[in-house]
Amino acid sequence: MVINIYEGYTLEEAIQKAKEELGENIKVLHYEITEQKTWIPFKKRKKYKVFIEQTEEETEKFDTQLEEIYSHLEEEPQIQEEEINTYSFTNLTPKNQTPQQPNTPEIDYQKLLEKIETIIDKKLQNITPPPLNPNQNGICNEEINEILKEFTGEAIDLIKYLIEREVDPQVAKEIVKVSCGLDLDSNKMDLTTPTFKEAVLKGIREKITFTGNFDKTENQLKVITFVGPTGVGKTTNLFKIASELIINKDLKVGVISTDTFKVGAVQQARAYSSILNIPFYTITDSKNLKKTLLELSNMDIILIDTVGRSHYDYWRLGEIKEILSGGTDWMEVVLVLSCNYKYKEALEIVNRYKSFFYVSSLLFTKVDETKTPGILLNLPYKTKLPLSYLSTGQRVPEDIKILNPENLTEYILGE
Ligand SMILES: Nc1nc2c(ncn2[C@@H]2O[C@H](COP(=O)(O)OP(=O)(O)OP(=O)(O)O)[C@@H](O)[C@H]2O)c(=O)[nH]1
Ligand SMILES: [Mg+2]
Repeated sequence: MVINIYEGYTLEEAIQKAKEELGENIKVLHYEITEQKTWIPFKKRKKYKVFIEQTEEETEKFDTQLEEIYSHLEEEPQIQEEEINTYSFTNLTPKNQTPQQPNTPEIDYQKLLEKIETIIDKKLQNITPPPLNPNQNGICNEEINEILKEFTGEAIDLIKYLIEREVDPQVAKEIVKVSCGLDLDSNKMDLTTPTFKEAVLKGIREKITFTGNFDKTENQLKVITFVGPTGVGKTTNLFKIASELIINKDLKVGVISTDTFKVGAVQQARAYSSILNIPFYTITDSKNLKKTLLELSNMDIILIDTVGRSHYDYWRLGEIKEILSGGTDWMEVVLVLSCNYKYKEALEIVNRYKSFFYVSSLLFTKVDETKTPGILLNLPYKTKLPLSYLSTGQRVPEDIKILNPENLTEYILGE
């Protein structure tokens, strides 16, 4: 409904003004009388204000005219601006001004602007994909939108899905890109694989490396040390792997623990060792480590458990490094991390641990405690470190898997 206001010094004068502008089909909704001061003291003059509604016929005409404009705008986007200008300056008559032609309907500019804005928004949406909510890693929408501009179709859906699983947008882009080709219509990249799964698998095969099963080294004692922050699952997963090496590969395994710090840690490790019936030693310095390794030289693999330390605690990390200096030159160091960590935090941990140890692979734990395991892709991609095992729960020895491109794809996609 369009309501116009006209003023006059009599009611008839105000209504006449309305009729001149809107024609005979008008409806007086309401009128008000106000008093105006005159030059004679205490003498006031009455002024009438009438509120007029355009009748349906006029409003319909106006709406049809608008629809016509909008359909033009939709059909021919390239002439949008000209169309708007033409209608603004010729066909449309601003309120409270003399119309150029009698009976030209009043235009509600507010309504017109709103409709034009909606059309423009729609067009923009086709060009720029809809923004996403910032994810918990604090990645801003602008960054995501910038990345999505390079892609079209299913590639966009896949990137968005990976971001929702907390894969870093840059990593998601690089992984998806591997399976993309140029879409000639849009001149953007789209998936060439029939499924998301195949696309991610292809990307992972190309961008991520894997250690494969831990195994013995011919003619050499293999030594693998587990390091990482507190409580991530170093000890339990060391014994899961020990059990796999003994049961599935029939290897001779020994365990050494440097964790004499945590109450009950030695008893826990000793209990696991006696269940597996393997030698177990505790040591507190590098000399002792050297000696113990000599004693265990008839083994195939030695697994060394260390005490959990904060990556900010340089002093304590230095202590572990000092003890491990009694080990072999070819000793492998597995950095154990929980999938619960936020990406940026985990990256900081890896970088700080790398400044102390030659980290040879990443072992992730607690994947069962998260629905957004993007870190499984982010860290190996960014650090170029290979992935080894994935701990999937608390049960020893069942809940562990050797990571490969296929099962990593399934975890990332949540299958
Ligand atoms: N849900 C779940 N819990 C796990 C997983 N791996 C280990 N845990 C649990 O995490 C807790 C800590 O495990 P530990 O092996 O003692 O961890 P740690 O890194 O040796 O701890 P510190 O030696 O104190 O640094 C235990 O309750 C484990 O059962 C996993 O994959 N999922
Ligand atoms: Mg431990």
